[in-house]
Amino acid sequence: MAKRTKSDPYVPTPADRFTFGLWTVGNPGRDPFGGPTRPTMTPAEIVYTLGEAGGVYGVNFHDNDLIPIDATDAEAAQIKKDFRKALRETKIKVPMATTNLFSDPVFKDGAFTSNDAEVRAYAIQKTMNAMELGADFGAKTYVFWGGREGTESDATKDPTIAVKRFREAINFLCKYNIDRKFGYKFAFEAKPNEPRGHMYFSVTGSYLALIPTLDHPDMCGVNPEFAHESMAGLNFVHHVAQALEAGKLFHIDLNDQEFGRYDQDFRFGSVSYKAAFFLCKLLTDYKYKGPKHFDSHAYRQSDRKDVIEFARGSMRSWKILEGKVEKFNKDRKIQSLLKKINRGNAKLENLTKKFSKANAKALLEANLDRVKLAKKSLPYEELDQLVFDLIMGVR
Ligand code: GLT
Ligand code: MN
Ligand code: MN
Repeated sequence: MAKRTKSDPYVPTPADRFTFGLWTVGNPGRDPFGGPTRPTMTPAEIVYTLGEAGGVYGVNFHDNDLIPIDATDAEAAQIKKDFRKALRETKIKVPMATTNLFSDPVFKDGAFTSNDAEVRAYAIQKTMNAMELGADFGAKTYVFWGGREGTESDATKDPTIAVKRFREAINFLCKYNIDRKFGYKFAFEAKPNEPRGHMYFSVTGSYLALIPTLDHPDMCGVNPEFAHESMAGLNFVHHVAQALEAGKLFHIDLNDQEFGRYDQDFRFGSVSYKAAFFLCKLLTDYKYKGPKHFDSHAYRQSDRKDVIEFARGSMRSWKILEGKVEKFNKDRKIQSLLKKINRGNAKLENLTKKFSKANAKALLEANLDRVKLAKKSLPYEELDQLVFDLIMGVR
């Protein structure tokens, strides 16, 4: 990678609010077919690694990324002490925390939606403790990713009851959040499959539909992940847009993914340049100010040095795309085409804005010639090619 100089406009700063997870940069290259390819780092070592990458705002964790599930009290205290020191020295914050409700065998059939009431209670109890741990480090966003909430066969669980169980758990935890004055915002993260054959709340829209049915809808929003809608072959940008429009985009997981493949969690911007550009455009145009979390893993071939390049590259790609967005918004040709395409009509728009008997009557009487309308030109090929030229740097 090119030398990082001050004049380089793509060097990130904490104001960009880029975050990583202990589980992402700390990933030792394990996959379902093989063991680690690089040494495991302690939480403190991961923080120093991020410090070395430079410009990182925060590091997020699951309870057990920080404190192993079987750690003794003395071990936990030491880990926390080292971690806190590393955070202080690198000025890296902990903006988000979450619970590991998927790795331990106890969650083999789900956590909040498990068929076993004792497992469900344990999942809520584990989350309460993890919320305490996150709050201890100043986290303000609490993510819920239902890693094991789902089925392989619908013979095993009633999906309607699963929704009710999930809602009950969240309602309980919202009240706990208020009671303990943690001040968390909850952000739900959808995924279509992996590790379960079929996961409940498979797309961001599933959570957008659940939220209004909760006891504390204002406390709850979503954490969409680029790879997750993409795995299902869907347009991620559209899901994020719907969350934004609803005022529910509390957090976002950035990475990349080929359609129709396994859960790849590639570096942001490494696969789908165009979708990455339009995502960046959406968040920039609508002034999203929340954290931008890179939920991705360096290639299995990478060593520690290359993991740092992976972290830098993730941030750099976003910054480069931000520059392209600025260009797009200032490009005269593109803007004039957009103007041509977006044809307003104040009189008609007033009529259809709100129903009234008078408006309905006027609309029914309006002279709208479908044949003439269909003939209006839409130079979308021209516009789309300008986008390609712009992204590729020849414009
Ligand atoms: C896991 C998953 C991610 C979630 C994390 C939060 S854990 O890595 O693949 O998408 O965001 O629980
Ligand atoms: Mn993922
Ligand atoms: Mn994620």
